[in-house]
Amino acid sequence: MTNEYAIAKERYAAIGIDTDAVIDTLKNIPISLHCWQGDDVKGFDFKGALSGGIQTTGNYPGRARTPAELMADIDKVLALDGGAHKLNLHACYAIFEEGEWADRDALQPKHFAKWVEFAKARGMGIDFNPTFFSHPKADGLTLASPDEEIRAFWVRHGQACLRIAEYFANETGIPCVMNVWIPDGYKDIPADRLSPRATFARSMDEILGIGYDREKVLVCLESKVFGIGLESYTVGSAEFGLGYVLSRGIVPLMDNGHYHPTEVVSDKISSMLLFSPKLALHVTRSVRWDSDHVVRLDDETKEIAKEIVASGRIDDIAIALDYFDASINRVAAWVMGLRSFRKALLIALLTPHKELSDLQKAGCFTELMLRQEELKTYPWGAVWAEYCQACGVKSGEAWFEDVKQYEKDVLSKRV
Ligand code: RNT
Ligand code: ZN
Repeated sequence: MTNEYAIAKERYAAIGIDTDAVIDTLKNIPISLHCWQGDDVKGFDFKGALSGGIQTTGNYPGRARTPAELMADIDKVLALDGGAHKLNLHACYAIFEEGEWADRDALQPKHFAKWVEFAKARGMGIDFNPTFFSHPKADGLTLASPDEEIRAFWVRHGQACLRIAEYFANETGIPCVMNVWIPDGYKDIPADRLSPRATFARSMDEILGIGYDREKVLVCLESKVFGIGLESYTVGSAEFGLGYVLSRGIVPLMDNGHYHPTEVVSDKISSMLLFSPKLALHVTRSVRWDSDHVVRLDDETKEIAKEIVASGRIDDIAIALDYFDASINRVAAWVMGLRSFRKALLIALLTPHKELSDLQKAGCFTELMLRQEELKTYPWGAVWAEYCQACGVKSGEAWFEDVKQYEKDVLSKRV
């Protein structure tokens, strides 16, 4: 135990926080690692550009171009972030044998066997996302399409993904969170806002209608406010999402980049938990718009973590990251986002929520503010260092040396 940690332990003990217990808890909170940070959301099944109104910007060298490269990068990330992880895959990351290929509606578990092998060897569960973008049939609407052939194609894709999600759960023994997000929307003012939403609901019903084991697969629906080129109307809006998930008993997924700029997900978590047994999150950072910047330890990130922990329902909340930055070293971007969110969770776990909420109940707002302000300078950094040591990863800036070496040995050779 370092001297700094011993001092911190005592400081926190004085406010009723057991830092050793906090370290143990933090280790076991799984964060779902989004595979798409490593290759700018390109995937392996199509060569075309990223579509769906989302965008990566930047051309930092070293993008993973093959499954082997992506897996190697993920391993590097896992070595630099302590604690539990899940692997979050998109359907477009299917791995085909030489000469083999399957369209999205024909994807099968075997196309993900290599990922299962990868995850199992690392003791990770797998989360999954059907990919309703970056495809010739995703030029306009997908599950909300008025074109029956297109709509049916995407329904088959969703159904295929449900089977793959079950396969992941069976193989790993860990439930799979399967998140549906569709980019469907219109650039300009629609004449009819109702029909696409009714169609989307019908398509979702057809996907869920094939039946699945709800213990093994948690189907989520991610809502959104707008996308690039889809500024005026998004079919899967917040109200649509909430109404659909609550009426069908599936799980709401909130991405904190998917709301109007003054709305905050930290304020929505408690309401959602009151009415939904489970909740899923995409933790991201939106700068003025849904820009998916790397997660940092900013106020809203900390507030989201605080709400997760203070709710006492952490086991009901599936935490995933969702950002894609191609302008800086991608492995470092991955690690920074992960470690930032873990730090936010640590700070939240080191907070005496009961005491603070008692002050609120008693109307002691002066003292509440003072306590909240003082907590900001408590020595959580020493607990973080101890946590990293307990997990066998480097604390402080030192981990970046490994990334620099990896860039030199591996990433820089990808030309
Ligand atoms: C898009 C959504 C969605 C995607 C990923 C790649 O705005 O946030 O979650 O980022 O599925
Ligand atoms: Zn998202």
